[in-house]
Amino acid sequence: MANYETHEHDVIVVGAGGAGLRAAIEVSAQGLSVGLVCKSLLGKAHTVMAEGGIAAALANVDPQDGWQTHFRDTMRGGKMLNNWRMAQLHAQEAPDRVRELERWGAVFDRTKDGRILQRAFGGHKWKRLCHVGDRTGLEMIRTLQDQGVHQGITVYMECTISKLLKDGDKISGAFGYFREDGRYVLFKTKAVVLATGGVGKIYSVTSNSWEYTSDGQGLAYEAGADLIDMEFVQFHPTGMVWPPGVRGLLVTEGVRGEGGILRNSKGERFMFKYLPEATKNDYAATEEEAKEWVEATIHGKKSEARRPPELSTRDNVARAIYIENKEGRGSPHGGVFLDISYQDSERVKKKLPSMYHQFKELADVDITEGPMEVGPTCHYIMGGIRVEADSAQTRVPGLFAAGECAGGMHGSNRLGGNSLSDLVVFGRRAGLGASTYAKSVSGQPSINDSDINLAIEELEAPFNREGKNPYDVAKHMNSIMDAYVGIFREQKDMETGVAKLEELKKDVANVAVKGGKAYNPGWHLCRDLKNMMVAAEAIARSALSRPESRGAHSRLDFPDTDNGKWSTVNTSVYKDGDEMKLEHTPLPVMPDELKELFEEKEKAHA
Ligand code: FUM
Repeated sequence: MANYETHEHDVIVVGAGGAGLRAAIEVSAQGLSVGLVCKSLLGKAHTVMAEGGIAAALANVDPQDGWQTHFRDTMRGGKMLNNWRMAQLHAQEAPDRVRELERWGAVFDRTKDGRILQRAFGGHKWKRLCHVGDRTGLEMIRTLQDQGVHQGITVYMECTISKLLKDGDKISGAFGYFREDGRYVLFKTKAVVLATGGVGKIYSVTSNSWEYTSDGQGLAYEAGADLIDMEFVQFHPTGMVWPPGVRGLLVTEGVRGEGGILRNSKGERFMFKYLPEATKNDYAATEEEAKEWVEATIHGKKSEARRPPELSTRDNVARAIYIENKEGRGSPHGGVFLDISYQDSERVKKKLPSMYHQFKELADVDITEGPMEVGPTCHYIMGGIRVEADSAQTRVPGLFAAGECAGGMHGSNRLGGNSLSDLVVFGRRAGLGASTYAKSVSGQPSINDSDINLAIEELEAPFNREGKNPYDVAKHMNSIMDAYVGIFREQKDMETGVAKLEELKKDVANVAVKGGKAYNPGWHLCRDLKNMMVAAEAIARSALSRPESRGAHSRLDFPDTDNGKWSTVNTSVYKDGDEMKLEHTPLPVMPDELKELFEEKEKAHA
């Protein structure tokens, strides 16, 4: 058997974005030993791609706000498929988590009287996004990282976990390798928190960085957890479309939150015609009213004007941009125009410094002088590992999940800004849940040598066979997902997609690589592909199984949202032998006092 090093901790947290860091901080605060394992360097987390803000009903700018409205907006944004309890905990606890970040040193933008400033974002009724210019995620990671390091958390950087180990049905460890030299590592532990983020790399145009290869979803699935609602993949409406090398890079929703206007190639402000009937009254009816809202926002004044149509929910704006292009009104590189250059240039640079530099340096466009070209980019997956709301525990004892890799919180469509708050609310809860569980386990659960041997064999196999190049296989997977399970879906396309993925599985199982284990990203991709395959198959099969349109799942053959059966079930997939099984399970039932929030007219504090 190959050599491996061994470490032992009460809890292992996999992933060092916002959720992983917050979970590790909590485990350490509970007096337990925690190992934080990250695939990248510490601080290089996809959390930084949530740029425009963290949603929390602090009511600093709009005093009418409160957790109930945040809860209601979140549920409505998710088209009521959210786990109500997660949405409730999230809305109730987000303000405390933001204040905690502030205490730990996060430097938020301020109102004139010194409170945390909040901006508008799509689907949020009030100005709710606490922000640091357009670098909120970055500031959050910096703050959590400082806090974690001061607390003495042990960090294992550039380390990939390839297998979760179990003693009977319970978690007992995790096996993996260090990316720089390929040396193997065994973590003995009582509990694992997965906080590995999303799956964006299975699509070709994505805001996600290289780490987003569905690791947590794949590991949890292999270990016996179920994945819910995987059909719901969020395409952020505004990614860069030009030049080709940066296609998909995020253009923060903060641009629209600050008044950015979307126009097609004919100069039409097209979002007015895409507002769904049910929410039309929440938005400005004319350009004049939208302008009044922007003026009031800029000058911090009160106004009765409703928010601009560009602040509709992401699913809706992404679809609108897609349709504008399909009908021949797109921009030269397949997007539309997003313009904030009509505002004072110093204000734009102050509010959106990263966007200013991003466009100047990468596209040679000065956003204070002219419009940006933008289009949809795969940004987030609402579905993920099924967890119990309060403790974040999966159905595998000792296995917990938080952040993007967990499902339920966002239903069928996530509101912008709700991911940063999700990370800290449920990161903390997962850390607490894992600590409570670990304390209840007496002694270190046992680990079978044969499981370690299998993990090593699996990792070494690509060196010992002839097979496909992993990069070709990844590209093929991207093309299948783009073509058959993209923004708009149809039965026959998805059937083709499922069949093609089934074929591709053979290539994934046989990818081959040459060279050694040191600095060999092709070898890393061989293992990543297995996790990516789990996500791709789960998305395609789940999407095919839901005959309706809801949130981010848009079917051309079933354009309406079903108010019957499909509004009451989650899609769930799990591993059964070598097969992916799928079932529809009932949504948890919302208690009456919360249901009332959707029935009553606005209350003063709702
Ligand atoms: O547009 C953005 O700044 C992204 C935020 C988010 O995904 O929450």
